[in-house]
Amino acid sequence: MLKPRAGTTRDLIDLDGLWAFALSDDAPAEPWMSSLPTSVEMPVPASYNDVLADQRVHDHVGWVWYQRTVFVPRGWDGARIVLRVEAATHEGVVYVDDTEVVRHVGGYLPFEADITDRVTAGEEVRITIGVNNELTNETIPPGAVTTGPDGVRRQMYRHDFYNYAGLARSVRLYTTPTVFVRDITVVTDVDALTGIVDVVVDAQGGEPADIVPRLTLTDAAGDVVATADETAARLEVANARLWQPGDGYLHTLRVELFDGDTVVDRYDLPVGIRSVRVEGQRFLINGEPFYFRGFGKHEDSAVRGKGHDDALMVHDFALMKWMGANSFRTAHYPYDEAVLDYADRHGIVVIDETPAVGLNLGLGGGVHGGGGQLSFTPEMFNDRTRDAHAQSIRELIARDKNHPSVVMWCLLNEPDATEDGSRPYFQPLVDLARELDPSRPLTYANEFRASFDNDRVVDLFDVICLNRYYGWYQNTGDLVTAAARLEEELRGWARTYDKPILMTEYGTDTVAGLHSVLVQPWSEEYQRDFLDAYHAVFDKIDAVVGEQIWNFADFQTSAGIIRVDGNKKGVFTRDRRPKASAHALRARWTAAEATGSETS
Ligand code: GCB
Repeated sequence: MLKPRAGTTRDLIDLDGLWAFALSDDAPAEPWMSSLPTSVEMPVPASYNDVLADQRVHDHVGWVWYQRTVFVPRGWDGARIVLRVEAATHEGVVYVDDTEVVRHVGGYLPFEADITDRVTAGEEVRITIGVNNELTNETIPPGAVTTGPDGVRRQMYRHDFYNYAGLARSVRLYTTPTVFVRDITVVTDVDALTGIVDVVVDAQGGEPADIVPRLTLTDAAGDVVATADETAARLEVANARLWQPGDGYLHTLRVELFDGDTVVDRYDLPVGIRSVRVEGQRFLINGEPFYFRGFGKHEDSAVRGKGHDDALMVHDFALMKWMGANSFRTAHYPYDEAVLDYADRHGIVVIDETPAVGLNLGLGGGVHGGGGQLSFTPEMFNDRTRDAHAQSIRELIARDKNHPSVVMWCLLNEPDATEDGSRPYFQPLVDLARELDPSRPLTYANEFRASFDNDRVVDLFDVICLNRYYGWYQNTGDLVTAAARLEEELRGWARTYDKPILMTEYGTDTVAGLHSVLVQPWSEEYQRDFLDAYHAVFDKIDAVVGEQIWNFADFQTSAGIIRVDGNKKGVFTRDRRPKASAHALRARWTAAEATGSETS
């Protein structure tokens, strides 16, 4: 699925700004049929929950409505006109004037509708978008809605981040010609000094015989390095400058469709030439062992919730660079595509995760709810849940397959991998992901109850990703025992599987400003010492290929007695101020960066 881009044959308008907004309770039964009777205005992109000082909006469960009008530019006559919603969390429905044009379930990936027949160039059109935040057993992520004695509906969910909702990413109107490049799939590889770029173009709208394609690959200086006149071609680049961690070198693939001498459509796709492979206990990028240094993150900030913001994005990348981080995981859902574009350009390595978080009733404690029940049953996470999950994998790979920064797909976060039912649930999803993208390794983030001796699914994957909290949820305050348990477990994994091990979560809640000379959980010193203890263990175990701390920054969660205004495991506060551990980590990671020591 191509990202909309303006160019010589295409136009693009972002419909960002203030939209009329109403909760379903305050809106007419068919809000799309006329102007929304409301004075409330809501910014797009932003989650709606924290923008107004209104508890009803903050806690609302169900549909909300956004509406605005837009003039379709006069020059768009004859073009194919598409309306695209980058994300509607978790279900979206779009009306153009009185007509429904598209409906989509899944909160973190784009969907679009060809609205050419619904609009007239030069005239105004009313766009109404309904967004529903309800989660059920059969959505990804899952949840359940309950109705209290007060008649108020409440959303329960098993993930440890606030269920922000609304239009947190851009809404766009764009054109293509009627004969157009619908999709491009690029897979790159490296053979000695030669860069290999396999391209498949999906062209639509004309008879294949009438569409003559031209592929032109240029380097960053604009010099042509390879061409082809096929919709499926292998381009080879001698002495190619590669996309590398820390050096986001990009080529450009120009795809043109010709009718005679006329270019009817043209699309420029950034391409990073690189290879990714797993060999034994090594994760290789361009044939070199890569050691991940970085974070699990969230899209989260005050007021805008999960709303995408370029200033915040650039700042987060700047802080990661300041620390010497080279990678992050898009925990626990796909991020705005602008984040991947930025990572591509700046050589930051990304593990791209589906929204499949919370498929685990076995986890006890207040964070995740439940405890001790089976997860993969017809009553809980069943075939329909898996269908929704498969859909999220399809859409994730469709959107992100061409990003060189994405080196691995993470199909789930902390599912119950100890149950018999987990394997029949996982297997078809792994098969699907491999079929859709044979070029990238697969992983899932494992929780502590499924260890090397009882995890039923890890052999299906290429990389073992572990989330561990010895010294926090277990052995609280005892870093000596925590380190010993961690080491024993990591050695067990390394002994049992010939696969790389990546720590995708470890960390402690830390109140910025709380200091202690004692071993004091929640203090800044404890977070620093905890991380030091973990790193000393990683440095002893060869199979460990990376460390991604939980979390980059403090983030909002649902209210709960073990969360004080959210999860405080950030190395930065929610407003991105460093805790003591940020400085300690910076010392470790910038030293590793300076020596180029990518392996432990
Ligand atoms: C986890 C989850 C993450 C939580 C974290 C925590 O294992 O993957 O979503 O936020 O633990 O802080 O408890």
